[in-house]
Amino acid sequence: RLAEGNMSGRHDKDKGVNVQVIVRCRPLSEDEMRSNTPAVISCNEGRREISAMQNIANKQIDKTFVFDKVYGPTSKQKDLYDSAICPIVFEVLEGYNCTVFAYGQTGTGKTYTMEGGGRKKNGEFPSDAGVIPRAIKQIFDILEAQSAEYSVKVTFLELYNEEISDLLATEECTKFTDDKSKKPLALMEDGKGGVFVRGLEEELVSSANEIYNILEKGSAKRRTAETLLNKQSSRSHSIFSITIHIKEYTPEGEEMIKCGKLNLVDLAGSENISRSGAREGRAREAGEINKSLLTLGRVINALVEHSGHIPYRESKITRLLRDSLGGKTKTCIIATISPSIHSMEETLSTLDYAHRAKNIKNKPEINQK
Ligand code: ADP
Ligand code: ZZD
Repeated sequence: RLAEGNMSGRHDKDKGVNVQVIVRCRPLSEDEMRSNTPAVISCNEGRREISAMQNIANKQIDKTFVFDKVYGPTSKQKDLYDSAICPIVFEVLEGYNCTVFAYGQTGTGKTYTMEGGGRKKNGEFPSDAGVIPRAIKQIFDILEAQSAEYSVKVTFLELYNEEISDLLATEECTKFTDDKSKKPLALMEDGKGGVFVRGLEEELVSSANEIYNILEKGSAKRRTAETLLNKQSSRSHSIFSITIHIKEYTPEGEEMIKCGKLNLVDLAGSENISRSGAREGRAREAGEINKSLLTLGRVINALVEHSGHIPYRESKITRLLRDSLGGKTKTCIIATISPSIHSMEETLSTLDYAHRAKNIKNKPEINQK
């Protein structure tokens, strides 16, 4: 029988490993091209540098940042996946928990990077498929090539206004509530320092082919909820998680269960931190929407500054992803930016945030029994 949950770990590296931070700059859009919008970001992928070109009082002042990886405007989904995410999926299959966050201003490519676009073409993923469908495909390709017994489970949730909704739950589960598109789920302490979402649907997936229908269900549900509840998608966070159990045998013939979990997180637009707080009338709602993003920033600051108190408990996103920030999970942040001169201020703030996050250290441990 495959065991549930995390198992007691053992240390790999006592010093800790830094959160990996990568930056991706999208190309200018067709509209931006038509209106001759100047691009003010230059990317040097080889040197892992991003420069923002600023012209202050006729003086050319560039700000340059170095990251773990840099993807310029011509980078393709496959390039980013093969070089940045593929190694992470291997670690998940070795028994690590890993998290990939997409952070950035609305319209810079968070969802494009994490999910991608396009419909399924004759059984194949489109070339602009993002991290989520590619990770699922890679996981099944590897598992199916091995002879070990395994199980793969996925969850897909959305966090809006500090309320969790299940993007996979079927009508069965929601038909007794007034609101068919959304049922708030409770975050519960597991008594071991972790949290879980009570009532969250876990789908057992037996092949990569099944996944497409699941993703379709999830995105349809998200669209319905957006329309019905007048949600602004830029204000929601979504977390797609894949949990893998693999049964293996030690050379002595002893049974061993390896368990790895991959969290793929599409955060709310980072501009929501600075601006929506001022919105009148719905101030409370704005405050609630900001809470997770604001707290995420505070948790990162506290970790980087080694403050005694890390305010994990002050928002849902930081409670859910606590282990990814200073815990035992391996974490990668993809910061997305626009090349446009009109986004300069927001871009500098994203680059600054991302650069600070490089200093967070985690202590990854393999889950193994
Ligand atoms: P966000 O999720 O950050 O709000 P989106 O993923 O919706 O942003 O991207 C905004 C638009 O830019 C979409 O039309 C998307 O297809 C396009 N886009 C984003 N990143 C890229 C990229 N790297 N290459 C090509 N198009 C992109
Ligand atoms: N970004 C699209 C979904 C959207 O916002 O609706 S793209 C990928 C990950 C998670 C959910 C959906 C998808 C997506 C998709 C599109 C249409 C129907 C189902 C799923 C997708 C894109 C490429 C390959 C596989 C899935």
